[in-house]
Amino acid sequence: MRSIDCAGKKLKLNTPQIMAVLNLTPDSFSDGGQFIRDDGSVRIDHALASAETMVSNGAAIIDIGGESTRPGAPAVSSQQQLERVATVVEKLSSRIDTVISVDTSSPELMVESARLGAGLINDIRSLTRPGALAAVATTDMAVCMMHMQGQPINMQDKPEYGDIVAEVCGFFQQRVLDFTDAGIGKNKILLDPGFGFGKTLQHYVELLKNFESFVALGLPVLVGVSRKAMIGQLTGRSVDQRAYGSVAAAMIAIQAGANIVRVHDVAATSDMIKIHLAMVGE
Ligand code: YH5
Repeated sequence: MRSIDCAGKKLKLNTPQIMAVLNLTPDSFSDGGQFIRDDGSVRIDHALASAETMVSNGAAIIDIGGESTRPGAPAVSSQQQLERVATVVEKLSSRIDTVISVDTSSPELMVESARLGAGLINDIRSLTRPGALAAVATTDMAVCMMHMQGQPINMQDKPEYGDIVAEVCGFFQQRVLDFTDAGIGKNKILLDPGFGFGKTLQHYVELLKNFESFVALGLPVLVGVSRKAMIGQLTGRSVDQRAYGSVAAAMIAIQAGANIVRVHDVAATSDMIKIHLAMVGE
């Protein structure tokens, strides 16, 4: 059976899996500030309870982030990210069997996350910060490699591609070599085309229509479309009203072979996957 080892926790990939978003930031686009007090401290018990609800609703991975990737969001020091995520990562990883993913570009936080029990690093910058490749290579964690054109501050200014599908595939192929050269096993790598990261609506559609091309590269594929601007553009809905559109887009990716969907609306996505599984006879 297909699976990926996340520092000792096995993540099954024989059926599509849900990565649930747990934002420990005061300023996230999609659900910001739920777990942060006015003094900046984290509501640990609320965050843990929310994660446990996500697991009972069908999440296989909890993706914990302490830094917003919103264009123009203030940079958060490694120390501050660590203060936000450390206790939640540690308590959750000991309480539940679910894989804990940490959303960070900071090498220090990557190493510390492994020590606290995390099994996966989700870095939108694909380990480009100095020391990040080496940091992950010293651990037994899996890592998600995401495509982004530009940087969060300018990525939506004027995204341009020749053939976006070929460019994203080319990026994956080169970056897989960089990862393996640094000592990260190919069996630890997930691919993510990075919806919303330097792409227009037209680009999103192109990526989703040709999703099989990423699956054909042979590594597990993760996709994050939940509540993003494309869903807003196509449905005319505000961020808190995008669940149905998000589930529809996730289903298209799953039907094309996506292995993991990163979502905010776990129960709705779980129902969709049940319907999908009935269709493919599982
Ligand atoms: C992703 O695709 N995305 S953070 C804006 C929104 C709603 C949601 C305007 N981290 C991804 O979720 N990691 C983020 O409304 C990610 N793949 C991976 N691997 C952006 C986000 C969002 C942004």
